[in-house]
Amino acid sequence: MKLLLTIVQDADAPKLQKALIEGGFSSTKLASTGGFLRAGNTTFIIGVDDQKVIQVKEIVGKTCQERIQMMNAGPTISNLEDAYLSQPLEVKVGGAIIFVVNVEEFAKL
Ligand code: 2BA
Repeated sequence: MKLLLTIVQDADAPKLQKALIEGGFSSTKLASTGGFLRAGNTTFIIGVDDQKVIQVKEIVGKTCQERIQMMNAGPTISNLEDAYLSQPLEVKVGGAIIFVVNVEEFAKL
């Protein structure tokens, strides 16, 4: 069994949740925050048999899209006088980040 820690954008979460249910997959949805943009995102914990990992990846790929987000770099204390130079930065986010982790044991008590 594998655990898929799947980080997606909030906008894609409802579509992904629906598609996972329709595909017969169990998941747990957590509210999370990206360390770089410090913006909200959504993490799905999905436990699946090894041979179903490809199917889940396909579902995630179909439902989650890449987007451009603007990030305000902002001046630091040391370059406040250059504040007028600071421009919003474009950052590409998603479609999804997936960590595939081996599950040692799955217990339902
Ligand atoms: P954030 O950390 O808010 O990152 C948002 C996007 O900013 C990233 O998109 C990437 O394009 C960019 N980015 C992140 N760190 C950067 C850095 N040090 N320098 C320049 N650009 C940087 P994604 O790669 O699609 O990641 C989306 C979200 O997935 C991340 O949100 C984070 O919550 C999670 N994530 C991505 N890689 C991760 C990792 N190695 N470990 C844990 N979480 C990760």
